[in-house]
Amino acid sequence: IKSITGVLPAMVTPFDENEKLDEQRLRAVVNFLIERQVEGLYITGSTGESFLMSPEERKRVVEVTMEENRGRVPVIAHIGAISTFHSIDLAQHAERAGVDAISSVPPIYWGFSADQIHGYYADITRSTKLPMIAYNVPMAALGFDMIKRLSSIDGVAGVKYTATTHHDIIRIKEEIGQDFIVYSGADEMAMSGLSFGADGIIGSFYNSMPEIWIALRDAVAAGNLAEAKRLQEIGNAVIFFSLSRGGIPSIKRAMAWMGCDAGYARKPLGGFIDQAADDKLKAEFRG
Ligand code: HMN
Repeated sequence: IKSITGVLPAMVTPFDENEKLDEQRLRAVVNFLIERQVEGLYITGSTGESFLMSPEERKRVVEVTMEENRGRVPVIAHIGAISTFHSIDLAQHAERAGVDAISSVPPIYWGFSADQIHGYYADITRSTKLPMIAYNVPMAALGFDMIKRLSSIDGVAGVKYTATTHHDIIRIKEEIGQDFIVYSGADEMAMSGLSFGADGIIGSFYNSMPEIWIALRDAVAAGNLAEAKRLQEIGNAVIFFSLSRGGIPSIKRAMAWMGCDAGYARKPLGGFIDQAADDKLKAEFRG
């Protein structure tokens, strides 16, 4: 797991005009990203619309990605579902499919107790031999104390940390250990995450323009903060444009403009299916 660092797109899952999983477009996305030198893939996460898919569809995305990847880059599969039962099923399937690590958001919706959340991660992590990357996400934040508690579960190797409280990245490294992997998950703060010691960055906007983020990572590593800031500003202009137009569906359109048609998003995300809507988005983007 130490070797999974750098820039990892939280890969989008293409659907066709009728919201059907589009395997052909999925294969094209995997190749597009790898050809653009991304250093790994984070699949079936929130950006991958996993919570809008059936378990069977999620498994199929993992299988197709692994088939098309052919071992070229490491793959982390998000296997989180609300029930431990389904998460374990997805985790064991991902292990059989050959992924390098699993990851999960905490169970959502009911507001589970700290012990239930800890139990969720312990049960899933025990169910495979794969390293587990816990996932701190704003909609269901784990928080520093829970991350620390989870780090003592054998097999929990790191955290994908999506939050604006980046001082916790330093604290995680100091108090849990330098070997505990941290992926920074807020694209609009990629420079900050990397500067504060994150081992890599995972996010939605590394799908459509990986080059910018790879260059940003290199600039931070070289101590060239002025260049990193310049790249972050370019990235943020695109991020905030896109977020104001619904995020994931517009990322998929941007990928199409870059030469890789990533299809459409499932409702209620939806959007930009007809050519006129696509053209309008592109015109606004250029403006
Ligand atoms: C995933 O789970 O698919 C993503 O990695 C999530 C990712 O960290 C995104 N965060 C959320 O969706 C909450 C970010 O890339 C986010 O889209 C970006 O920072 C813009 O806010």
